[in-house]
Amino acid sequence: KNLGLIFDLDGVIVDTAKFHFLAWKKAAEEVGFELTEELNEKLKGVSRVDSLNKILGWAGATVSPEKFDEMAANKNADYLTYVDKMTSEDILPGVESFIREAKAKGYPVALGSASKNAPGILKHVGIYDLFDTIVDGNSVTKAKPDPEVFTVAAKALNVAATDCVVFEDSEAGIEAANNAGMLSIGLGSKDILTEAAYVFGEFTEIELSFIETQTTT
Ligand code: B16
Ligand code: MG
Repeated sequence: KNLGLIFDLDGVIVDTAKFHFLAWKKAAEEVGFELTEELNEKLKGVSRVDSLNKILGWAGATVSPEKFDEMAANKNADYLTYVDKMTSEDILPGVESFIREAKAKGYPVALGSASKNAPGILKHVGIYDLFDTIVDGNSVTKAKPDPEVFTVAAKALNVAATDCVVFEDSEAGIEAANNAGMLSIGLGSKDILTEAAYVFGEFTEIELSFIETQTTT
């Protein structure tokens, strides 16, 4: 069977979403805006620059290009202080064994993340070598919900889009997977990931055999 598995990073493999939230919350305070968890959903899977643009828009604030770059750099530095403390224990339940089972069956595995920090985070938690290919914020230009990150990953895996399954925790990422013509599996809440083909709370609930029955060839 032909099957390519593509994993988002933040919110799927590791719970860095909470670190992004804390760092963006601090950045937003600088322009007098209180970032709520609800609004933060709109930042998941969205690139650093696009995230800051959204926050400034919500705040009704305009800043100079220099200040913009400074805010983005500070946010990332702040975020990395949390990342530095991560270990293999920060890998979300069930996802590593799921990937290992898929690899043992010969299915190629890719990372499809918007994050420029993706390789560093994977090395930090010790699973960098699990991936056949890594497509991240350094290698694509168009952000989710554009399908680019996933179509580039599928090409690298040499698997047709219709045989690819994407695991995502964000609204933008589910939309990107659907736009790519791939099967979208949401990790999180059914109320938020309404466009996903299936939604699970976490990887411990997902059987590889179920995923295998869902693609076409
Ligand atoms: P960075 P994913 C995304 O990663 C995050 O969900 C999003 O919150 C973040 O702004 C984006 O990466 C960029 O991250 O600042 O590290 O380049 O969910 O696509 O793995
Ligand atoms: Mg994510």
